[in-house]
Amino acid sequence: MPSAAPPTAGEPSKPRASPLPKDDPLRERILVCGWRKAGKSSCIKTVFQGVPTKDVPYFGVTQKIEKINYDTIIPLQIWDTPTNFELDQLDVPLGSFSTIVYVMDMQQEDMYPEIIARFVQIVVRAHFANPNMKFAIFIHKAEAMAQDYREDNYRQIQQTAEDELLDFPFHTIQNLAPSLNFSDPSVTNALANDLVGSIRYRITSAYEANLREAWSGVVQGVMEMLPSVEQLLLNFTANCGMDNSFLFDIASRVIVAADNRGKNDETLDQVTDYLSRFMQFRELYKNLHLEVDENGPNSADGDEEDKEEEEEEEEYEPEGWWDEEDPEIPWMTQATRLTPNTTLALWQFTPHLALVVLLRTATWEATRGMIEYNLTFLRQGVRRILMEV
Ligand SMILES: Nc1nc2c(ncn2[C@@H]2O[C@H](COP(=O)(O)OP(=O)(O)O)[C@@H](O)[C@H]2O)c(=O)[nH]1
Ligand SMILES: [Mg+2]
Repeated sequence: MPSAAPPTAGEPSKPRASPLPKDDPLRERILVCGWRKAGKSSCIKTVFQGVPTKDVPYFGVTQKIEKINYDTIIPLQIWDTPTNFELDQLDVPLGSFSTIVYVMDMQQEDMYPEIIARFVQIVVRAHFANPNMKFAIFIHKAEAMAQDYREDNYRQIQQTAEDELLDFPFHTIQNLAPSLNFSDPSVTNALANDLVGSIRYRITSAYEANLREAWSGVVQGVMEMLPSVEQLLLNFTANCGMDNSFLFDIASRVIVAADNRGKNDETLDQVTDYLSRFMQFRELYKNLHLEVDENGPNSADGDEEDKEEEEEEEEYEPEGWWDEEDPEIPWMTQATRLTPNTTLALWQFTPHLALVVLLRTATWEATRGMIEYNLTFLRQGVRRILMEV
C-alpha cells in the first residue's frame, strides 16, 4: 500500500478572466414548460432554489418567464415559464436551449391526449430550431400513486407520445425544413424515430428522490465532459474496492456523474438522503464554502444521524474558484458509518461539488490511506477537466 500523501487541493491553474455575466450565452439553457399547474415551478424551486417541499402547496402562479442561473459542474440557466406560455414569447432563439423539460401532471389522466399532443408540437418545433435538442418529460406528482399504477401510466404516456410523433403531419411544417421532402414517408419515419429516441421519460414527485434523479439525467445530458469524468470515477472506484462513487452538486443534491456500476434506486436514495443530512450540519463546517446566490441558500430536510467529523477546509474565491486556492490546505471531508458494514465518505472537490463514496467499513478501515492517496489524483483529474471546459 502506498503511503498516504497529505491530500492537497492541486496546483492553482490558469486564471479565469471574470465571473460569468448574468445572461451569459455560455450557460446551458434549459426550458421548463408544460400544462398549467403541472408542477414546473415546484420541480425547479425545490431542487435548485432550496425551497422546502412543505412550501410546495403555497407556490403562487408564475406570472412571467423566470430565468434561474445555477452554477454547478457547468453553468446552467433554467427558464421557468408561466401559464399559457407559447414558444413565440421567448426573447431568445429557441435553438439556444439545449434541453426542454416538459412537466406533466400524472394525475390528470383524462387530459393525457391534449397534454401529450402539445408536447409533441413543441418537440417537433424545437428539433428544427436545434437538431441536438434533448427532451425530458417529468411525469410529475407521482407520490400518490402505487407502483403498478405508475408503471401503467408511464407506458401509456410513452406510447401516446410515440404514436403521436409517428403520425405527425410533418407536411404541415415543410417550411421549417425546406431541404427535407416530407411527402416521402421514409423521410418522415426516420425523423419521427429520431425524435422518439431523443425523449427521456422520468417519473417525479417533489416529495421523492426521483425528482433529483430526473434532473441528474438532464444535467448529465448537457455535460460534454461526462464520459471523461465517469471514467475517472470508475477507475477510482475499481482501484479502491468501493461499491459506488457519486459526484454530487452539493446544494441541489443532484448527481452530476457516477461510476455507473450496479447503481440501484435504494443506494441512490440512501446517498441523496445522506447528503441532505450532511447539509443540515453545514454550519459546523466553517470552511465549507458554498456559493449562495440571490435565490437564497439551499435548505435540506431529513433526520439527524451520528456523525464523525474530520478535517475541514476549502477556500473559495468568487472570481474563479480555483485561482486562489491554497494547495497545501486539506479539503473538507467527512465519513459516516451507516451500518456496521457500510460506510459513506464525502470529500469536497470544488465549491459546488462533492464526491460521495459508498464502501464496506472493513475496506475503509484497512485502506483509508490508499483511498485518500488515490483520491488526490481523482480530485485533480476532475478539477482539471472542469477547468478546461
Ligand atoms: N401532489 C403533488 N402536488 C404537487 C407536486 N408538485 C407541485 N404540486 C402542486 O401543484 C400545484 C402547481 O404547482 P406549480 O409548481 O406552481 O405548477 P406550475 O404552474 O406548473 O408552475 C401546486 O398546488 C403544488 O402544490 C408534487 O410533486 N405532488
Ligand atoms: Mg409556475
